[in-house]
Amino acid sequence: LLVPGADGEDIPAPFNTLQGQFTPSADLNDRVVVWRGDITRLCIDAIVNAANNSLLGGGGVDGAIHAAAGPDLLEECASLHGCETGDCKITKGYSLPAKHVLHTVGPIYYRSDWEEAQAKLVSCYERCIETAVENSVRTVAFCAISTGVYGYPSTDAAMDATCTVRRLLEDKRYADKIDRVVFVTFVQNDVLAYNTVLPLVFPPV
Ligand code: AR6
Repeated sequence: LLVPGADGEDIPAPFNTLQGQFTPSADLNDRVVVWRGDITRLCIDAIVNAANNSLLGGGGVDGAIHAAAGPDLLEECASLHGCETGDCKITKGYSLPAKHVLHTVGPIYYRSDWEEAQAKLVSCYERCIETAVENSVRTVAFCAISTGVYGYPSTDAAMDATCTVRRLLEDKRYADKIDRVVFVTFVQNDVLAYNTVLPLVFPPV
């Protein structure tokens, strides 16, 4: 895989805006990883579901998670009375290898009010980490929230996701309470976006 920025290659826009912004930290680098595959296969404290406001299931990663977790997940979700965009609700993982599911609802992306969408996407990551810490969840795998059906550009989403997670891992409220964040990529767009963005936001020491 060719990673832009390696071997002196130019880092393309919009990623180049991140160059030189972040101080290298071995501790932070040890706690983040990009992994490509099906999030439902991860044996971890919690996986993040990109759900909708009803929390009653859907397509994409939401459909895959409900299919793998079994009907008990839907039953618990139905008792939660939905979820606001940018918020998060936690359930058990049932038949999943993951112990919990953090259900969050990303924004539907419209080019006209992208700043509002960005604020909501950042809020998804914040509320997931906050909810994880409240529930003693120490390892979290995020899917690329909103980048499928909800249409958020994967480059911008990867930048928002990694910058927000870095800020949260440095925040004293969460710093010692999260051991690992996995950014799960699935489609090629996200693989390229995360492989480009991660070494910029978490530069090698
Ligand atoms: N593992 C990891 N990532 C996956 C998987 C998987 N098994 N399947 C898809 N992805 P999407 P959204 C990636 O559309 O854009 C649902 O119907 C996918 O490639 O699942 O937030 C909900 O009910 C993409 O990068 O979620 C909502 O109605 C990312 O997961 C709506 O879709 C998110 O794509 C939410 O849309």
